[in-house]
Amino acid sequence: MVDVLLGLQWGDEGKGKIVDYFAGRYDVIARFQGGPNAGHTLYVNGQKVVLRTIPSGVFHDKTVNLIGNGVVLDPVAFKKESEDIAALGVDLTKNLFIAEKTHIIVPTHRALDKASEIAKGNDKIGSTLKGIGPAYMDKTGRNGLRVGDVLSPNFKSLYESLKQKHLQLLSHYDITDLTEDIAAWEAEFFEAIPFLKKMNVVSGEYFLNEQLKAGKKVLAEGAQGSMLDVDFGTYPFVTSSNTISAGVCTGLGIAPRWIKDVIGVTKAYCTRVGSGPFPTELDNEVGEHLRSAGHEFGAVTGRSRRCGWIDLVALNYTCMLSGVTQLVMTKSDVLDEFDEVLACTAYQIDGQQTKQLPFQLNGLDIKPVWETYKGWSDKTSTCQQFNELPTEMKAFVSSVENYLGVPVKYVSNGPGRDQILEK
Ligand code: 2SA
Ligand code: MG
Repeated sequence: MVDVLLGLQWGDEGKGKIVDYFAGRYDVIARFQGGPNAGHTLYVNGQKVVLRTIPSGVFHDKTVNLIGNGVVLDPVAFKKESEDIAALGVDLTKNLFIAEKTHIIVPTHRALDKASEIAKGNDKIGSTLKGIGPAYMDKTGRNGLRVGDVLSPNFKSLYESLKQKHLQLLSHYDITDLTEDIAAWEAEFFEAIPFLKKMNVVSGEYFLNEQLKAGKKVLAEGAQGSMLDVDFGTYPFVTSSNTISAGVCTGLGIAPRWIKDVIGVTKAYCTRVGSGPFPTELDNEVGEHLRSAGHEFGAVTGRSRRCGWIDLVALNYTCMLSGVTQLVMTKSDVLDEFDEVLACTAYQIDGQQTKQLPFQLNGLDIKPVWETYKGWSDKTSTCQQFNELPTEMKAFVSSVENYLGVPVKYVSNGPGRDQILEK
């Protein structure tokens, strides 16, 4: 069977740490979407590690890891990340497999990402500029290159013809020349290709289905968050993949009947990095306080994250979309310092209250309807048991689960591997 772990907000819910925590219970950890735009932070022997393309199970001896076909892989970012991991003593040739149908990000995808963002001006998406959007465009536009192509003897000519298409596209953008950038990225790219070729490239779908038939347990590791889903997120301020549980089947080549639990990860508050609507954003000292207490800066880009209170309307929507069966609440200890904690339980739009997400959030004047909880002003990061948590915090947690109709099974009370409380 397959359990799915996903972020229910706009990313950065702390998925990396939670996957790492659960990894020992699974035989396979598989990434099904996204690419080097992800930043999954975990602590291994007290050392901070940020994973981007590689699944978060690589630090567990008995777990194998799969980069699924739904991912877009940048050979350059992949090589750097692999070398960092190898320095920690992990042998990726033993515990990592890459699906041959995984699309690759080429240097001109990054150039197109940059050109597109510059051309959008104030309306820019706030992309991580890793080439994600253009790579997925080539996938659906039927132009893309896949890891399997890298192994083919005519890869260089396939690459050249794609590059020529991209240069044509780039010539239509009225921006400064990216030729130098492309040349530098290309040099790194061709250095990274032989590295990629040494990896275990497999048919991801046969690999995984064989594991499933043999009774192995698989965890599908989501990247970004449900509100960044290309179909259901705050379009167009989204990423270019399906981040909800439906993406697991197409991103790995498995049938829906294999999916069992869907574990949804949410922060006890909410953050967003990049542009786009964020109804509960606090553009004031409370938001500033959340940012400093929660160290809210992008794991990949270092960008400062926008902060606000938890949005139950949006969470209810994303729980519905993915069929979430249990919740993990992360960074609850960040709220320790606050006298009161708020949660948004409805949106007020043009004088009308709603608990549903409107077609489009941007351009609307959305006023959150707040429920206020008493703070606990107690340090919770040292608690060892859920029952040790302050009554006020427990009341907040049960109010969230009541609203969502999904149990909170775990509360993470700090960044450390052992700072997680089972309810
Ligand atoms: P992209 O790069 O084209 O997929 O960007 C499109 C939007 O998706 C957002 N996005 C993310 N949001 C949160 N976390 C992400 N990963 C990194 C992290 C981001 C970072 O873990 O911190 O370091 O800045 C991630 N990846 C994409 C992005 O902000 C755009 O709004
Ligand atoms: Mg992140």
